[in-house]
Formats: sequence, C-alpha cells, structure tokens
Amino acid sequence: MKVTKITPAYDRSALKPRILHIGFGAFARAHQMVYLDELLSQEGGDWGVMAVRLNSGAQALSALDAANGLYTVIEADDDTLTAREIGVIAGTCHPERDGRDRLLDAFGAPDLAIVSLTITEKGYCLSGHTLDLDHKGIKADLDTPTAPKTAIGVIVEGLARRRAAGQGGLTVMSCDNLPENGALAKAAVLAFAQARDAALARWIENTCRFPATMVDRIVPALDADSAALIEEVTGHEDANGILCEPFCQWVIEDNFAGPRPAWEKVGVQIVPDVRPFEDMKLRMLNGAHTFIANLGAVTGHATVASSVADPVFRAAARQLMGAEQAATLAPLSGVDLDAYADALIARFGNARLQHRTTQIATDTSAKLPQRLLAPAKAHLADGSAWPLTALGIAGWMLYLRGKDEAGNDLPLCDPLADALRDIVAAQDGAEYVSALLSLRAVFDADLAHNAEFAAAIQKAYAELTTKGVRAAINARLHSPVL
Ligand code: NAI
Ligand code: CS2
Repeated sequence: MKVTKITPAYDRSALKPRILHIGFGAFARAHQMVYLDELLSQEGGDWGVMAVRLNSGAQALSALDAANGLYTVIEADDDTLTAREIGVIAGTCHPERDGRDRLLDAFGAPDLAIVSLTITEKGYCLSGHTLDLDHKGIKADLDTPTAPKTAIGVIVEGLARRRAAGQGGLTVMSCDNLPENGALAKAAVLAFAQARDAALARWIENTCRFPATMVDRIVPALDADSAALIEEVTGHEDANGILCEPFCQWVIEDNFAGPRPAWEKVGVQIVPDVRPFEDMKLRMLNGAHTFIANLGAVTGHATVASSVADPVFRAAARQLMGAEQAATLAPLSGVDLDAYADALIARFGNARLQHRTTQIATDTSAKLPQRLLAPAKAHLADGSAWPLTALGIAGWMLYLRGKDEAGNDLPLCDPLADALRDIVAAQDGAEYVSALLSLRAVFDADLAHNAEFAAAIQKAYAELTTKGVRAAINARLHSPVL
C-alpha cells in the first residue's frame, strides 16, 4: 500500500491562539484541526488553536506540549493511507493542570475570535431545547460561577471576563452532532448567563454569534492496533495520534461575530442555512449508526464494518437510510440522497476503522431524538411506514438490558444510566417498554401521548425478543436475505 506523508508547510511561529477549542478529543483532532492545517499549508497565516480539555485528557495535552504541539492523523481505507502531521496547535490548557483562571482569562485575549466545541451531546446539559437548570453540574456552577466546571459555565465566565476586559464578542461554534447545534449552544449559554446576570446575558446576545454546523468524519476512539499503526508509520508513539476515514465534510452557517479562517478555500461549505445538511447527516448516517450500534452489539457484532459485512444488517441499514430516513428530508439542491446512502454504506464498510458498536451505543438517550425519533414523528404525521426505525428504537431498549444474544455483558454508558438501570431492574416485556417510553428526557410529550407510536415500539420489541434480532430485522426487509 502506498503511504503518503504530509508535514506542516507553514511558519508555525506565526500562530497565535485565535481559536480556543474545548473538547480536544478524537474528532476535533481529525476534523477541525485538519481543515485548518490544510488552509495554513495553502496560505499561511496566524490562525492557531489553543487545545482545551475540561475533564479527562490532561496527560494527552501534556504529551502534546512535549511534542511541540505536533501530532499525526492517519486517513485510511483499504487502498490508501495518508499520514498528516498537524501543526495548528499554538498552546494547550487543562483547568486541573493549569488552574481554572488560565483558561477563563484566555477568553479575554484580543486575538481570540472563535470558541469551538466538541464536548459530546451531553456536554450542553440540555433539557429539550434549553439548559437543564436542575443539572447537577449547572447547579454547582451557578453556585460558584467564577470557578465553573461545565463547558457552559466556562464559556459564560470566560465571556464575562472578556466583557470586563473591554473586548468585543466571540463566535461560539458547536461542532457536535446535535440538530440546530448553534441555536442549542446559544440557548444553553444565554440561559446560564441570564441566571447569573441579565446584563451579561444581553451583552452576549448582542455581541456573540453561534453558527450552526454539520460535521462529518468517522473517527473511532483510538485502539491498540491503530496506535501501533501510527507508531509504525511515524516511527514514534503519539498520545494524540488518531486514525480516521479519508472522507471529511463540514458545513457552517455564515454567522460570525468577527474574523474567521477562510475555510471555504479548503472545501468547507459556508451556507445561510445548515439545517437541511444536519438533518440529512444526523438521520441517514447517525440514525443508521445507532440502529447498527445497538442491534449489532446485541447480535454480537463488535464493529460497524463487521455489521455491514452481515447481509441482514447491510440491507437493513441501506433500507433504513433510503426508504425511511431520506423520505423525511426536505430536498437539498445538488444532493442525490440515493448516492449519499450508497456512499455511507461503503464508508461503514471501511475495515481499517475498528469502530466499535458499543462506542456508538454510548449516550444513546441523548442521540435517539434527532436520529430516530424525529423521523418516526415525520412518518406518524404523514402515515408512511417506519418498520426499521421502530426496530432501531426498540433495539436501544434491548441493548439496555445489558446482555448480547450469547449472554455476554454489554456496557452502559449514558447520562441517564442510573434511571435506565432502575427501569431495567424493575421489569421486562411490555411493562419495561412502557416504563422507558415514559422517560420525558428521551420521548417528548408528543410521543408520550401517541398510542400508535407506543404500539409500534411494543410490537418491535416483542419481535426482537421472540424471533431474535437478525430474524426480526430480516422479516422487515423489502427483500429478505435469510
Ligand atoms: P472523545 O471522547 O474522543 O472526546 C470527547 C471530548 O469531549 C473530550 O475532550 C471530553 O473530555 C469532552 N467531554 C465529554 N463529556 C463532556 C462534558 N460533559 N462536558 C464537557 N466536555 C466533555 O469523542 P470524540 O470522538 O471526539 O467525539 C466528540 C463529539 O464530536 C461527539 O459526541 C459528536 O458530537 C462529535 N462528532 C464525533 C465524530 C466521530 O466520528 N468521532 C464525528 C462527528 C461529530
Ligand atoms: C457516531 C458518530 O458515535 C456516534 O454516535 O454515530 O460519532 C459518527 O461517527 C459521526 O457523526 C460521523 O461523522
């Protein structure tokens, strides 16, 4: 296989921390940083990044410092392998390592223009479309707002310090897989600010901007094989090295408070309305991922690639995307949804990515609404069929029971884990499904009162448990494969 190596072709000493990225995990390293690296390689400039992690990962940031801010991203599929050394990091910060004030004061720097976020869906501490003021972390941060621990508390205190320093507003850009992620980030930040100080909330509303984004690149958590491959290709260990697929897409709403990198020069789409792109990606890609993750894990498939190598799952994922998810989308000029679905199936089949089904099944309670419930609602409204969507939702309920079909344990990692474990322990069968359906944090009032929805999920769950997962899926395929 041909290995292509790319190193930073720009003057790194010119970089200033003009972007502060909170949540410097696998995805940010392989997506936002790569776009910026390409742009700097094209035209140089001073757009550097301060890499921040709030909870885990202090050691990885220290390793990044020791490597002079450099790390490697490997983009790979069966035929190609590109190792790109990324040079955009202009500093790192971890509040527990460096002290909270260093991070909060960084918001006041005159050169800072953008705070970008990949903090996972649960990092926004939402309840529906606004901030959950009963969230433990939010309550604690409102008690001590100048020493915040949540991302939302940090952003608001950082902006308060920026305002006090006499600087203008910032662009706060969510790059998480949430629908209308800009509006949600804004709602959370404003609600927290309002609870602290109405004048601060007004200042944020008037001077800051919260663009929505659609982000796409499959970046699994690093496993031992990928770490070994990175070491083999680069010749050294790399605590921040990451392996991902070659595909990459970024669509950003044209809504900035101040300057931004000229991302459009490296293929980023800057558009007036991101919503149709978000819906397409969150439903077709992420909806199919959640279907495969929960049902695949229960069946015993460890990865997405092994799931779509199984003809039942492959046919189901393609049918879900085409017949059920695409059918709920507004037409998007220049996008052929059939070709998009075919490309997604090919991307899922990338065997270089050991993308674990149990990783994607993490935090499903925060993913289900945008991925499978919104499409279900659309089908209920227009009377169209949603057999696989229903199986996907019931599949989550089956996954939660904690055992695969061979009796092996399945991990539960979810912001609602305690409540979910209580429900699992209390009952099974129809009562269990009803208890889950009454969880308002997942199923909103519309769905909770919809008897047709409840009946469809009950039926799907009963089929999964009586027939077994693959047979239940197969029976709902337009062209059964078993
Ligand atoms: P990761 O686990 O490698 O990194 C997550 C980062 O978020 C870490 O820095 C972690 O400390 C931080 N974090 C976790 N919970 C938090 C909380 N409650 N408050 C503040 N920070 C928190 O995960 P990865 O792969 O970087 O994904 C992060 C997010 O990026 C995803 O949840 C998703 O929304 C988005 N994304 C990921 C893609 C992927 O393929 N990995 C692709 C597209 C979007
Ligand atoms: C996945 C996504 O973990 C998950 O929930 O569905 O992270 C997925 O890999 C990305 O959205 C692809 O862009």
